[in-house]
Amino acid sequence: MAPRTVLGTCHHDCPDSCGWVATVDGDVAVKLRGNPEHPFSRGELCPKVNRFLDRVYSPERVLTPLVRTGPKGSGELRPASWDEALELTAARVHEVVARWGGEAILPWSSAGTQGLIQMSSLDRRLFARLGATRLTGSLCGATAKTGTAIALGTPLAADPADVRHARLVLLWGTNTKLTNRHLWPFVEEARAAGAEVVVIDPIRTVTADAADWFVQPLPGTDVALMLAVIHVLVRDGLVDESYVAAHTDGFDELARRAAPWTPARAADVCGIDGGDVERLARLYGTRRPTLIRTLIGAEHHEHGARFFRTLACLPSLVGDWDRQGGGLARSVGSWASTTVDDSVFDPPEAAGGAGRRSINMNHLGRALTDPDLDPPIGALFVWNGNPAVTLPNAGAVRRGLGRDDLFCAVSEQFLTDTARFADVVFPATTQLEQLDAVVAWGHPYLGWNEPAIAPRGEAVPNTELWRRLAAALGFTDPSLFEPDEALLAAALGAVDRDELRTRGFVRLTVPEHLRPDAGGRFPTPSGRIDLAGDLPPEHLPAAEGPRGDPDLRARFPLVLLTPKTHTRFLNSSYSALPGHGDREDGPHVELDPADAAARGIADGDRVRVANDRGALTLTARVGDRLRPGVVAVPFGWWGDHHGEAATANTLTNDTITDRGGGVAFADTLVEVSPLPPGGCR
Ligand SMILES: Nc1nc2c(c(=O)[nH]1)N[C@H]1C(S)=C(S)[C@@H](COP(=O)(O)OP(=O)(O)OC[C@H]3O[C@@H](n4cnc5c(=O)[nH]c(N)nc54)[C@H](O)[C@@H]3O)O[C@H]1N2
Ligand SMILES: Nc1nc2c(c(=O)[nH]1)N[C@H]1C(S)=C(S)[C@@H](COP(=O)(O)OP(=O)(O)OC[C@H]3O[C@@H](n4cnc5c(=O)[nH]c(N)nc54)[C@H](O)[C@@H]3O)O[C@H]1N2
Ligand code: SF4
Ligand SMILES: [Mo]
Repeated sequence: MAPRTVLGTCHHDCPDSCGWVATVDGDVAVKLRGNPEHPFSRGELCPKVNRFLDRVYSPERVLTPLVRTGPKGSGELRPASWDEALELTAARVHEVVARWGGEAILPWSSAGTQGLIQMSSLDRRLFARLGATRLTGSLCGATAKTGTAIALGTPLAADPADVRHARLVLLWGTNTKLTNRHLWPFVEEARAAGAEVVVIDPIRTVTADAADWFVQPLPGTDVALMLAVIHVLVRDGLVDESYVAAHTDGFDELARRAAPWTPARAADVCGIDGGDVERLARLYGTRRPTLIRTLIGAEHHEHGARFFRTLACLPSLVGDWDRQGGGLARSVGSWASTTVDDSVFDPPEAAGGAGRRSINMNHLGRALTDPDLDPPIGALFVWNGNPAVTLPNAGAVRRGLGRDDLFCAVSEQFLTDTARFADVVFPATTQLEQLDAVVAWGHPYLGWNEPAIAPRGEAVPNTELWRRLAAALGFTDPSLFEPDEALLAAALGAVDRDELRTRGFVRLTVPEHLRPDAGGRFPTPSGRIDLAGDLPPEHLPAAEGPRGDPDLRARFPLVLLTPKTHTRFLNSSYSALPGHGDREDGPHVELDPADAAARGIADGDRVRVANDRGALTLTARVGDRLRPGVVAVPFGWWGDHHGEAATANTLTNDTITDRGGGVAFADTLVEVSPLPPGGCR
């Protein structure tokens, strides 16, 4: 039989949600390429997913259930049958429920797959049926969403691809060329038409290197910069007064707040040149349309929502929401609600949570180790995530996972750091082996994913795991056993599923020009943008920031950033896979030459990076991408391949953000000290 092609969509937690074409020979996938018809990814994948078949066919895949034989965290597990693994799990769950009640069960999941049904569907019904603790908060996106909505009344904003119509592009706290690579050609299109591209980031990233102008403020100081931009707009008569009068509330209050923020004062707080603040403000005040593009990095601060809340005011002062190519573009995930209804997966009794306890997902470590938590967490289920590596204050997560009295089940494709702590590991299929539809957060297209090959080994999609577990627990409610096709049909409502299947994608039912208002009316109570009410634009230093708590700064004078850095990793995925982690510069800490010299550290030295949460032993890289006072450790390395010392999150701050239940990874203070040559401590 001749090889056939199957259309799919990348499931990764990445804004691009690329369309793909798998070539299958017999029952083996032999080639995976970008779908050239896809309007956003336009035939290209990325250095991670170009080698996705290595992941699918990796000898390290977990292909049968595993049951723990060694100590917690040792990764010593033996293959087991599905029956044994399910019976063991059901017995432990019944025990926990009998002793402490359903709330002693905690489900923890992230966006390892963004597929509509494999990310979250039947699990909602199953864990509600068990009366389990609800997981709230967010590792990614909710702070940005909530902050934006305070100003605009909605998280909906501009289409990132409209950047091609912009005359000025501000990439503000996003590393487009690395994290959102398929948007870059649209940026280049704008540039070819004369647009200027400015990057505002505390790190001179690969995107900053490609920009026309790079502004490098200290982390967490952007609101001061925004207030100074507003100050200049007001001072120089660059505010669009008729737009402001018609569409905003609170302008006088905002102007009053911005009045003290002269460019000189902001320059001092941000650690940049006063002339640069003037220049940025004049550019913004005079180039129409300007598209401000931001994503997630800037939300990972104590005052993260305030960043987005204030940023959303800027286009409102210059009337840019009316112009295609103007405004603010962030995640477009919220536009999916026009077309897709994932509330069909909710159990009726869970509407509003039905009184069940909730725990913020970022506080997994705290919850597992809190001696006063009543009831304690007796059983933990983890899927679609690797919290031992990706959560802040990861040492606490590991201590919690190491509890002997905790029952932990993990559904995984690989034996991650988290899975190594599990009592039972269930083998999970990859996107090539499962059916789904994919909602994107970087473009307004819904993707289809037809399974290209049969599940490898005994792996199953998450939905099938929940069905099997429901049966093992003795439940019979039909809603717990709904098949995948039916789940998708319910959530996709009016979507033409034939077209979706045949083309691999459809555009959401959204207008050509995405904007937060409808005919000038914003979905706030007054119908106007709220410039200064709730969470008013105000620069507040983080306790663990460059001008934070003086005692803490005396002990830990350097701000640590831990952004995505690797072209071959997706968060912590791939870091342990041949052809990926081994082709990146290994775990290291980057320092500015001044900070290195002050500590007697040279490039290549082994150093200790430490704070009260933990310590890492890393190789120093002395370079010119950072500014004095700021250091960076790339995020994503697994501990099992590089020692626990490789996990950047051992050091990071787990303070919850001002709004949205996110977390302040990027407000972390550390000290870096040299180690004697050959020394390990
Ligand atoms: N190759 C690759 N691509 C990815 C990922 C990956 O791991 N690898 N991860 C995916 C995921 S889950 C996400 S959420 C997106 C994230 O996409 P982005 O938000 O673009 O990426 P981040 O690295 O989280 O942060 C972007 C930038 O914010 C900067 N930043 C931090 N604090 C501040 C601040 O106070 N002010 C300003 N102005 N900037 C600040 C960081 O220095 C960083 O360069 O990327 C996705 N794409
Ligand atoms: N220091 C620091 N920490 C961060 C960040 C940062 O910038 N700096 N970024 C944060 C952000 S924005 C995010 S989104 C999080 C990401 O954190 P996580 O969501 O934990 O991301 P990954 O480490 O990629 O883990 C995803 C896991 O899901 C598994 N998986 C994939 N598909 C499936 C499936 O279909 N079924 C099952 N059962 N499993 C599957 C993969 O094998 C992988 O191990 O990390 C956060 N942590
Ligand atoms: S990880 Fe992102 S860029 Fe790479 S193929 Fe998937 S969606 Fe596209
Ligand atoms: Mo993310």
